[in-house]
Amino acid sequence: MSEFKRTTVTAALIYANGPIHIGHLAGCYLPADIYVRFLRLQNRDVIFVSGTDEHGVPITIKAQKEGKTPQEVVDYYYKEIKQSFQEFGISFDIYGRTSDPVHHKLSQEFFLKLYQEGKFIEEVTEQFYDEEAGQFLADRYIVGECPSCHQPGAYGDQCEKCGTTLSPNELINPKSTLSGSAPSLRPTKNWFLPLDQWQPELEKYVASHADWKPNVAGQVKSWLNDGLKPRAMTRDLSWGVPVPIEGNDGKVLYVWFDAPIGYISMTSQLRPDWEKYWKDKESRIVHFIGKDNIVFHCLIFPAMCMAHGEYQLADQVPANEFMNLEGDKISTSRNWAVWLHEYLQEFPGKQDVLRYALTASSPETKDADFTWADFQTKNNSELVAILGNFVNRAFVLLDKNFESKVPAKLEDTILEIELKKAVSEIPEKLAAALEGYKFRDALVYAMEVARLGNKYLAESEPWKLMKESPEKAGHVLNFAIQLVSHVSIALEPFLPFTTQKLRNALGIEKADWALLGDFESIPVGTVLKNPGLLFEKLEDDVIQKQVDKLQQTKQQMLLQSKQPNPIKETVDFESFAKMDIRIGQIIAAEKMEKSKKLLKLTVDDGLRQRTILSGIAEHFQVEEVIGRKVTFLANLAPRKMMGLESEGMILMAEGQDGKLSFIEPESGIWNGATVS
Ligand code: B3M
Ligand code: ZN
Repeated sequence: MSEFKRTTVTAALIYANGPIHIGHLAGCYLPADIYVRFLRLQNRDVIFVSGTDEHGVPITIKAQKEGKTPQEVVDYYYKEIKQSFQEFGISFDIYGRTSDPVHHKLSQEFFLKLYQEGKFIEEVTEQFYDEEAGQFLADRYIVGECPSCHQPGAYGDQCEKCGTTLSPNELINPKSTLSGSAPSLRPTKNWFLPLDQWQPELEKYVASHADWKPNVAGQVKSWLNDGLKPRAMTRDLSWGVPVPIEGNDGKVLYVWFDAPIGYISMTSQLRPDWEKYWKDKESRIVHFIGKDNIVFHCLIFPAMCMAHGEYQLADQVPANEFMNLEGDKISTSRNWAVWLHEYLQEFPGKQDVLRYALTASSPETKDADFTWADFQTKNNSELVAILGNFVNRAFVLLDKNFESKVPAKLEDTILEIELKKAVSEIPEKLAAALEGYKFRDALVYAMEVARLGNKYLAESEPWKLMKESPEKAGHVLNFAIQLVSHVSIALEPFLPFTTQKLRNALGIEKADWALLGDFESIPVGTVLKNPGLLFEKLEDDVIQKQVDKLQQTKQQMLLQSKQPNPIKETVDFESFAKMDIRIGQIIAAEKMEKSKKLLKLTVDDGLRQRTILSGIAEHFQVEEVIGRKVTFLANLAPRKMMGLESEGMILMAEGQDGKLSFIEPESGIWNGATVS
């Protein structure tokens, strides 16, 4: 890493078509932010670039759904997403947008250079077209069965189940998502990047990065093994960056062509000397992304840059796997998520708790699971019991016994000599973990400082020492305060809000990596300001509320997923007229001994009392049904069940939740009335 002069860190340009949730944060923004903060602590030259991806079918589909224009959709979500990131301390140097004219210009220039240098294949191909909607069906406008894993509903550009990247014509039984109809084929001209021609160079590039994470390297190799194919870099769509060629018939750049260029165009808006962050060999480019974006960042964008010739290729692509929620895949459409803006309403000021919990179970090597129970444990047993407790004890004792001033030191005891040694090992371990993108491990090392501090106070008991030797107690507190300053450095990348409070309390302007392990950094006599409690215990009822909320979502999802049954085969009028449907009244009911399902009902049909056995015992108590008016089929052939004869059938409606309901007439209808 030392051979590089500067680092360009990017985090995926999220589609501006919805709010963000914990999966996004854990997937790439939090690790990227931790990494950047760590580099800044070391005063390294780093820029942190991200923004919203405002083109592509995901945007136009959202706009159509909401009856808005694509521009309205992206304007709204750009602001909302940017704010959420800000609130959670994701410290981008610039948060841009791909609808920006600067971006349009740069991506058009990029395209034009490739076009003029003959790097594209111009080809007329048959593309799917929706006759009803009158438009071509690119990417997510088309769904069908995945040819690889056979999951229905795979998109024209990617199967979300198995991650395979697809072309629309590979889908089995393709359907338009606009009209639901089967599409026709129409010829249209597009420009393809011949990825197959770049394969040998891409293989070399990948081979020279043996340090990529196994999940990243694995996906990339499987792509290369399958053999790359030319991929269209233009689309027949109305929303996007216009193809900068005369007579382009309203075509736009493929969203995955312009989006990664967004990293560059955003950097160009950040600083005048932006070019060196992308073109200089001594710049190291690191893309933080989620696993579904691997192929685009490791093969397609590098091929684009190779074809262009001026831009450096990424050195690292530390993609994470997915964060699940309470055992289920996070899903925007099913509302199975913890939304950042909602979290903040319900846990105001507790951004660091979420940052901590998500980092501690970061999906680095495999999918991970966020649970509220785990969130509570992380807060109560780690943040409150270890970090909060240590800091609070140190400050309270200082206030009470030393007028908030850092007391003088004595000679170090064996305990302190050992402790210093343990602390001195932390920076190296912490740095190695962060440089290796092992954020879970890194968090453990950083927390180790607080753990050691907590243990130190418990063992040296300054509150007891006060009576026998205030000097000794003062020495211990001086030591503890130096440890608090180390905590404020080691945990800065992870808990920026909490460590800011600590810096305010200690009178430190800026965290500095070099002072991690320096036991003189807070001078004797400095007056400190108690930061108050850093964390508070989360009670069971608060956590239960969140679990209940998710439970409700699950219930709603179930309801929504239930579709009415398809209509049965047509019957002629004569067949229908044979049915004798009537109104009756239940005048007696009893449970059947041998059956869980059946109730024995006595129904007054206006002419006589008849026995009907009805499968409603799991839905109604005997007392509930007596006296009720019912609709029943009066001329159903009698059937023997459980040794009794049933003369007719009660008609019931089944609700979405599976509950049964009687079909009752309005009041005043007499027993025996016919229904027709
Ligand atoms: N917008 C996909 C996504 O939001 C895509 C990332 C672009 S990164 C250049 O997951
Ligand atoms: Zn699939």
